[in-house]
Amino acid sequence: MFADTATIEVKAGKGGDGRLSFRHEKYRAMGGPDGGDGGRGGDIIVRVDHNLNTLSAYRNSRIIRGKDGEAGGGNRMHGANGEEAVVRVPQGTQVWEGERLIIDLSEGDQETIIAKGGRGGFGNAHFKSSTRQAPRNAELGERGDAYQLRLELKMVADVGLVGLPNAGKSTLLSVISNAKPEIADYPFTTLVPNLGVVDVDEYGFLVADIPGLIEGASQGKGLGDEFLRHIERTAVLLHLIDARSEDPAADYNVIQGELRDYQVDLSAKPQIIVLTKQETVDAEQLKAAEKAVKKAAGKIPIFVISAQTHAGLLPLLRAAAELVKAARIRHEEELANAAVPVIDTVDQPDFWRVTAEGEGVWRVTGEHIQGFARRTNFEQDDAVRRLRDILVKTGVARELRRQGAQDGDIIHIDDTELSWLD
Ligand SMILES: Nc1nc2c(ncn2[C@@H]2O[C@H](COP(=O)(O)OP(=O)(O)OP(=O)(O)O)[C@@H](O)[C@H]2O)c(=O)[nH]1
Ligand SMILES: [Mg+2]
Repeated sequence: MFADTATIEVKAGKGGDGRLSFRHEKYRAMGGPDGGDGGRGGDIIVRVDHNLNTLSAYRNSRIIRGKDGEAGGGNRMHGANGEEAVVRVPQGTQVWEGERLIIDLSEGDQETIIAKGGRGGFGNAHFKSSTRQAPRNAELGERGDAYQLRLELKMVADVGLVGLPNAGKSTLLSVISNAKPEIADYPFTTLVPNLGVVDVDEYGFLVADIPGLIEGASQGKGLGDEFLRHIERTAVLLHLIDARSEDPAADYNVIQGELRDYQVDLSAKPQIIVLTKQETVDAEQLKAAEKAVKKAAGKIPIFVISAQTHAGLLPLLRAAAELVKAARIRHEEELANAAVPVIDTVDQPDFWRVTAEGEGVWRVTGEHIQGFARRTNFEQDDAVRRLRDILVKTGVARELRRQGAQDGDIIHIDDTELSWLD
């Protein structure tokens, strides 16, 4: 209903290349290998920012990049990791890649790595062994993940306006926010919820005006359960009652009962009662209405306003802002210790598969094996030799032979190509 969408491109940083170098030592032409590893590319993190309430920052399609990792240095110097980039979004944002929901930042997860930076390549110091004293290969850094993503915000209002039809909900929203809802002197004017941004003393929050509720709303009468769904996640409720009502306490009880009987008990939310249309009744009638509501509502605070004359609006908004602030703090405390989950795209990284792509052409797939191939610098004989060693060690070579691969056949791994056993 309150949907805001934006498309972004995210590109995590590339891993730094490993370094190929040898120690300089006096009186020796060449010392041992000392090329350091490249740093990791910067991840892209999506993070909830409670100061945001729309996706307007991403309206004009944007590219968000993680920094590349630095290359390894001589003397086994590890390259610096690339800085991560953060996509700040309002709470309630969903991140989609095509038809796949990647993450829903509505409640639990407050931040997630959505694109992983590329691994840094190993420097040649890494490949030294008792049999290989002077390895002449160093890995390339891997590309980071890159995706085109759609952000979708089902906006969660901080404050929900509830009440019987004609109580003055839309009128209130229209005078306190930028929203322009339809207003009329008959019940059920509002058919779909409206949303407005309210600013009080430079503090912003979102207010939703939902259609009027009637007895039985919680069970679906007059689409009431649909409307109540919109205030399920709001932190605070303003409960509007027409001061002219013949029985304001009964009005209060009807709505309170429906809030309580909904699938989840909404009556327990922080609430403020608002007697509306103050200027239409005399002081005596107003007092009587207040007294009656107080008796029915107990400790819930009552404010008296007129949306027409603007009487009482500022104190009401300040009180609402305080409740929103308190709710936001509670919420953040609850989430403060949540760990950062990473989206797992592949469950079995060691798994690989060999498939025939055509006459004498093969493809090897698998997360780890593809990673090795991507990090292989094909200009270095030692690097290519190492990739072949890995194919042998992992059993890929045996499988190729079993499937009938011959000398000189072409093997594709990721974007790379090598010929077999030449
Ligand atoms: N005199 C006066 N009339 C008001 C005031 N606030 C709202 N009204 C009138 O009350 C009527 C109903 O107002 P709405 O804001 O449409 O009421 P609502 O609660 O949104 O009604 P539904 O959408 O049908 O549930 C309209 O004729 C408004 O002009 C007020 O402060 N003073
Ligand atoms: Mg309305």
